[in-house]
This record gives sequence, structure tokens and C-alpha cells, in this order.
Amino acid sequence: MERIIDLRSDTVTKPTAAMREAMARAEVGDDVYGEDPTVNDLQNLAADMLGMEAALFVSSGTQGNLLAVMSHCERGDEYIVGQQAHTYRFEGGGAAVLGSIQPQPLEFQKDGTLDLDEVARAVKPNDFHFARTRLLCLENTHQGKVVPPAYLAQAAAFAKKHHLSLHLDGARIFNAAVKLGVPVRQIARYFDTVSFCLSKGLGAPVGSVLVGPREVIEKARRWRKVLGGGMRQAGILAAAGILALTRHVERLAEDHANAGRLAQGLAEIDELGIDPGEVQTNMIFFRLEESVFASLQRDLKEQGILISGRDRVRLVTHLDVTANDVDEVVKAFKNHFS
Ligand code: TLP
Repeated sequence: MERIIDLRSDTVTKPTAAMREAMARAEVGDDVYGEDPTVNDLQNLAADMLGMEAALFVSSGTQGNLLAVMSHCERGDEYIVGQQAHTYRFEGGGAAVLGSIQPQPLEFQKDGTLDLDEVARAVKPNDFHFARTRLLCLENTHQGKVVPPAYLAQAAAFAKKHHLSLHLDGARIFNAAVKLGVPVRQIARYFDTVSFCLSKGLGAPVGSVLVGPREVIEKARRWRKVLGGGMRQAGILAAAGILALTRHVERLAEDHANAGRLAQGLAEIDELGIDPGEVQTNMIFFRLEESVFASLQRDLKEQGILISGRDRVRLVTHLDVTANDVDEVVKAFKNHFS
């Protein structure tokens, strides 16, 4: 089979041989009864790594975020969120559709933070004309950028002052932690709840985990069942998650190095306008006119290289992209633009 270099997302990784082995051997039980030992192990491990009381294995990042919003907020409440945040823009409006919870989107600043003065102005007065503002949602990494650690402490103090809960869409929180060289709990500690993905850079085939206080996680468990997300012998999937958390965290640094290498190579192509200094983790962004992009995409596809993008093109490195692949991609780009 022809080798494909897939740079569309870090969601595309295939389980490694060791992962498939762990999945095949996983001890399982009925997780709706709380009796799947492997799911329980994964949840304990996740809670421990993130420094939280409890954890819930969920089907996807989208489900983890939705459960968090629905567990912090009630019908008629509101959450404040970034305009380009996954939790607002890319989750089908789930909180509004299924929770009757109104989003209040605000523009992100360049570094992936929300201006807290602006957030303060968006918090609604206690008056029945308004939805009740209950929750602030952040994202880390946001479009490959690590949110500055000092900001997290400010956001936590802000949330406390305004009686808001604080949720992190930490789909790629491990990329942020590895980039900063800190244990992941040092990022998680500022938040009430964090949702993180096992199925992105960590390389598991399926699954995310929501962590937080026991009381909130129990509410989320209820909503997960309501949403049809109660899984039975899910230990087969959780086994892959355990392997991802125990063996695939430190190696994220390789993905970051490969993204840096790719950015360096592509920076030589003027049409792309890439500044390698902007690449912090495993993502590179650039803009191209639609027809130029379409022809590039077609040309690369013929060589087994997959790229995608909507407003901006995004290239993502991951477990299944090697340094050699990166060199091949740079060569193919250069040929295309020469
Ligand atoms: N993001 C996907 C696409 O939906 C864009 C990707 O390929 O990156 N939070 C963030 C920050 C995400 O990037 C994603 C997935 C999610 C949550 C949702 O995770 P899943 O796909 O597991 O529902």
C-alpha cells in the first residue's frame, strides 16, 4: 500500500501494534454499571494526572465539552467562550440545541486568551431580562498556541470574583504541558473541569476524558447516559487510552520538533508567508487563495500527501508523521511552487 502522509489533523493516527495488543488483552465489564475495570483504571489515571477528584471516559472531545457545559449550567444559563473556540464554533451548537444554554462568544486575542475586561463587560447583570452567566470556557492549546500560564491564574481569579465556573477545552492540553515542560496538572489546576482528547496527538483511536470535582462528574455521567453515550464493554477503548497516557505524552515533543522543521522548510516559499517563530506545538497555518490552494491540494494528493483547510490551511504533525516525511513534504511543496 502506498504510504500516505496525512497532515489534515492529529485525529488521523492509527493505533500502534502495542496499543492493539493492549486493547485485545483488556479486561472488560459493563461500564454503565461502573464495572469495567479498564475504564475505571483509565479514569483513575486521568484524574490523578490532572490533579482532579474524578474523571469520566467519554466518546469524543465534543461530548466532553458538551457534558461540561451542561453540568455547570442549567436551562436559561449562559457560557462565555471564544468566537473561534471549538466549544462554540465547531460543536454544532450542542449546548444551545441540547441544553438550552446560550453561548456568549467573544473575539480571541492573538495569544489565544480572552480579554478579561471584555469578559467582565459580557457578564450579565442579575436581572430577569438576561440569561444567567455561569461559565467561562477557555481552550489550550488554541490553534496550536499555548495559552500563557500567567493568564490562567488571572482567569481563575476572575472566575472566582464573578462566581463563574471555569472549563478548559484541553483537547490538546498535553501538547501545551510538554511544550512548557510542566506536568499537565499545573495547567489543569486553574480550572473546575477539563476535557482532554486521547484520540489526537496521544494516538488512541477513540475517546476523551472529562475531569473535575466528583459532584460535577456525577452530573456529567447522568447527561452522558441521556445523550446515549453510556458505553458497555468500553475497556477495549480505555486500554488504548491508558497506553496513550503512559507512553505517548513525552513523545509529543517529536511532533513539535517536526512541525518546527516543516515550518523552517516551508518558510523558504514566499507565497506561504510562514513565520517559523509562530509555531509553538504541532500546527502550522497559512493562507492561500482558494484556487491556488485547490491546485496545491490536488498535486500533493497525487503524491500521497493530504492537506486541508477552510479559511486557513492547517498542517498538523503527529505520531504517524516522521522527520523524513516532513522532508518529503517540503520537497513536494517546493516543486509545486517552483
Ligand atoms: N477538532 C478537529 C476538528 O473538529 C476541527 C480537528 O481536526 O482538530 N476541541 C478542540 C480544540 C478540537 O480541535 C477538537 C477536534 C475537539 C475539541 C473535538 O474533539 P472530537 O473530534 O473528539 O469531538
